[in-house]
Amino acid sequence: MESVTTIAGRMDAAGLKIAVVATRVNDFIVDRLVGGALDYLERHGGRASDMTIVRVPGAFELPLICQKLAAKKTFDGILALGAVIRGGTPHFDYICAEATKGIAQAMMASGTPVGFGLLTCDTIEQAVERAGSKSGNKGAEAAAAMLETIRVLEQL
Ligand code: INI
Repeated sequence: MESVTTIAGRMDAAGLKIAVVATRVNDFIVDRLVGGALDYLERHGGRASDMTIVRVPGAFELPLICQKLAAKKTFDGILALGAVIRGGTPHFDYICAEATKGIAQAMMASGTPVGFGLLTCDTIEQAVERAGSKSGNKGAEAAAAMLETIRVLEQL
């Protein structure tokens, strides 16, 4: 039987320049996501000196800043980190929808991989669970997905 060609990403962050875009809203959660992401990248060969953290007000501002950074072409990948926590009004739904769509658009328009590490939770407890406790660390997971995508893309 003929062999199958498989293209898979090396989980090696050595030499990669990464921008981490993180919200100030809910920073007690978001700082955990940032920590998880940086820890993941450094444990996979990345250097702190190759990483830049950009702080933005809230999730609604993530798309613009991700798009601007991606368009510069000085970063191999971008990580969008934040936490939207539902309140008593439809505000949550609008912010989540715009942030999600805008971050995807930033990636598609630039061709630069953008890791999606935006928590969208009904409660603070759910956010805590996803920021380094019961349900892992979504910042680290977004970093892993971004890294794999960078390494796949460079083979295509
Ligand atoms: N921004 C967040 O990142 N998370 C939230 O939970 C949140 N809530 O709940 O309102 C939030 N709002 C701010 C928003 O992202 C913008 O920064 C603001 O509307 C100014 O443009």
